[in-house]
Amino acid sequence: MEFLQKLGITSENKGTGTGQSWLSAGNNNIRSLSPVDGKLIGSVQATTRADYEEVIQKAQQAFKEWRLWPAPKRGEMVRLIGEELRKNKENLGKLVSYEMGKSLQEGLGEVQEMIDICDFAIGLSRQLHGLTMHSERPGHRMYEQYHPLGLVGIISAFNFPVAVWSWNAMLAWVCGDVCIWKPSEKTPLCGIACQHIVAKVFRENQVPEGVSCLINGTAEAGEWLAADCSIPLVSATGSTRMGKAVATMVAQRLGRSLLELGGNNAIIISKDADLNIAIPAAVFGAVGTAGQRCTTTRRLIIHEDIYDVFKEKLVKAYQQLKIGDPLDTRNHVGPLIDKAAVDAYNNAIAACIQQGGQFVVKGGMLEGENFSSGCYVRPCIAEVAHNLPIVHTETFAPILYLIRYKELEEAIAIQNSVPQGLSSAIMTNNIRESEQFLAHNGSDCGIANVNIGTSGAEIGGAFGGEKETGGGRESGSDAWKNYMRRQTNTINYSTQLPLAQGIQFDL
Ligand code: UN1
Repeated sequence: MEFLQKLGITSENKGTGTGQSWLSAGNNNIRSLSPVDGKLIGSVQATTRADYEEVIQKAQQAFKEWRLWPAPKRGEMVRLIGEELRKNKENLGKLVSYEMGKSLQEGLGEVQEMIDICDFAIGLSRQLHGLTMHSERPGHRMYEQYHPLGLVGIISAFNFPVAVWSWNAMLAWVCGDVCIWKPSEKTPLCGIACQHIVAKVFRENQVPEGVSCLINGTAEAGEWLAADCSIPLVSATGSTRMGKAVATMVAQRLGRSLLELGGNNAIIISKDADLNIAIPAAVFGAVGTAGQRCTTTRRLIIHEDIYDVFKEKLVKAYQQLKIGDPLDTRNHVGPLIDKAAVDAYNNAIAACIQQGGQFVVKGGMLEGENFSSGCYVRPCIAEVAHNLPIVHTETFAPILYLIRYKELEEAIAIQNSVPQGLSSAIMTNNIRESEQFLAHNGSDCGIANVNIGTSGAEIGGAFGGEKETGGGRESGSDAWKNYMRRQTNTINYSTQLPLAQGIQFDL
């Protein structure tokens, strides 16, 4: 496979990097198996504790120098990374597709997201601005500035193995921070490929060794980051269970965490919905990335007047879906990430039936020569009561639940009744309904859309959600502020020393 070679991936890869160099550890290897065909793509050395400590030392040294580079110059490095990504888009997109299992279109889309966040970060490098305020004291000036924060730990998930790291790293770099990335142990080669791409740019431009660090390992390596007092910010994407563990460890040392965890996203389909938009939005939202996005549509809350018509159209659309090799662009749905994910899918289906759900499109595993990895499953649809325990659980698989409603208030209450709060949408041409959905007492999610689905957010907006989703915001808008420390400065240019609040202190 030529794309592996072009990305610097071999059958055995060092897994600990500090930018331009790699550390060589023992033979405790992580094996990356493709869910596409079940084959071993390559192995990666897990980071040892001793190597981890060396990484942290390098990162600390690098930060001292990197924070002194002018922000627009750091932005220039990110611009060059964006250029490299453009050159490598095809190869990296293929690797994402082959190692993670999403369709090639989506793999390329993910690399496009990386390129877009580079562009965003370049502009940002000239806009890291604070406010000025009027002092209550004569002859005084007050303002605030944002300074680089330090070391940023990034824990990313398998489902967006390259884009989510980029959202964090590109912003952190223009902010003057250095990054230590721990990719998912299910997609370690994506991490290696990105490290090679960045290393080329950093080597050519004398960026200090240690600005871009990579470690590999299981949850233990994530815990090293979470527990490490030298890392002021840990940004973690993944399951709510993982997020709670990371947040607890980081909080214990009063560090900052930025969490982007599970979703249980719904689309409300009003009787005033344009079905030509609503059907494809629901189908892409539910089956795209084989239901393995945090923003995947898991619930459709459908008005009773159009419920039957909508269901019929949806079932027809599902019958058109082609499941198979994600690198074959004729297929819509690729495999799940691994066999454990297939087990979780099967268990959720069994739980749904046991709890009273009725499947209108049946699930199940695909067998045969083209599905030899054992990771291909059928997207399925069940009619459910909205309060079933399984409907309130995020299962990372293409299982879609249909729920009926009468009044919009009821639909919004159902949509908000789950523990997660990432993405949400309403399909309606009725302006009153859409405003009600977006109002204070409307959707409780971090993302609320009108007439588009729940997934596929643009990088320009702040990405993240409430409740068990973790409360963090990454990517666009002012998410960059997470990666900096704010300092308030008051300067006295008078010859007096008036105290604030009018306090008299005469000597
Ligand atoms: C995720 O699933 O972790 O909005 C991120 C989307 C993508 C990002 C998803 N832009 O679906």
